[in-house]
Amino acid sequence: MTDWKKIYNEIEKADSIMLTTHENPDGDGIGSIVALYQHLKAKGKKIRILLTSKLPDEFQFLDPDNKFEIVEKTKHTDWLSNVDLAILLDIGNYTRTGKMWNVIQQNGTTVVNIDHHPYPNGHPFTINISDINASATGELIYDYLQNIDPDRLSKEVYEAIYIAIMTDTGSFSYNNTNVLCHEIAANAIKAGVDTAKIHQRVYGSSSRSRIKLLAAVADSLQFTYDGKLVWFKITQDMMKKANAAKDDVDGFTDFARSIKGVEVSLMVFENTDNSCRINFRSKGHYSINKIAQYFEGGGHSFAAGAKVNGRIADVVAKVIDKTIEIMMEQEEVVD
Ligand SMILES: [Mn+2]
Repeated sequence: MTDWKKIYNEIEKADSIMLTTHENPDGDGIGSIVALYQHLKAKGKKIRILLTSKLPDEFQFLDPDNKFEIVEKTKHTDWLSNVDLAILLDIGNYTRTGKMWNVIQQNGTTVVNIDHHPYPNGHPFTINISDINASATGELIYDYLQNIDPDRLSKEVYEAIYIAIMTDTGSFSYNNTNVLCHEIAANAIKAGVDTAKIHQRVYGSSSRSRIKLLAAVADSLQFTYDGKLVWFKITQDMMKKANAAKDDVDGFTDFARSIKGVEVSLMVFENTDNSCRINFRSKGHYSINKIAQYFEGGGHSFAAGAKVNGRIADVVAKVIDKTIEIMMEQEEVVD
């Protein structure tokens, strides 16, 4: 049982609160923010939601009043320097707060972290709730509200929590799907949430650019290690040709993992000429967060990622070598 009272006490003490999630935010981070926001608002707090990157189009409908802001140095530094409490949701790693972290740290701001990512090397937060058995951070927010402020579990809040869980469990299909997920989903339907409509809004609105890019990716998949590892790269040039945005690639690594015989999929995304983002998915036989951790990233056993500096050709070579090495190590253990 999580000691939510501890978190509630910090919220009680604070007058102003900043909410955020990781860069390139996903449904879990955004849904968790929307749900917790309602609780904080009801408590009369001064709240700002600051993101380091833009809200993806498919989640715009969760923000009808434009409460999500992209953090800007000139606009937000003063406010952020004086905020009483920062709450990080689904962050994975404090570095994924971008430049905001420096401001928070310099001012000794109280930081509450609520997450379901593991923190194997410790954490710099005032209070850290990291429950790796939770399917999503949204599940933890549900648990918080259930214990602290059950009246807040309205249709609107259930909708946000449902989106958090639906997106992080691959619509209740990944192996992190648990009993509580389904209980929350059932309660959401009882509260009036139209789950089919939500699914349609989130997954039925791919841009043409995304599909064009997906076609290029499908055409360039590379199989290695007896077909157990599939990898692909997305270059700046491919992005330009498809006229795609960064969040258009969400789900591509899951798509590659779905191939028969594949155990692990890997995406290498060229951020700039000298820096890449790598993303792993595993069907369940291999833990891939060990690979991500080697490259100073993080994540779950079967979904993880990291940032790697270097030219894309070098990053690809280095990461594939390491991936195969770590897959082989795990095979020895299995056999
Ligand atoms: Mn999550």
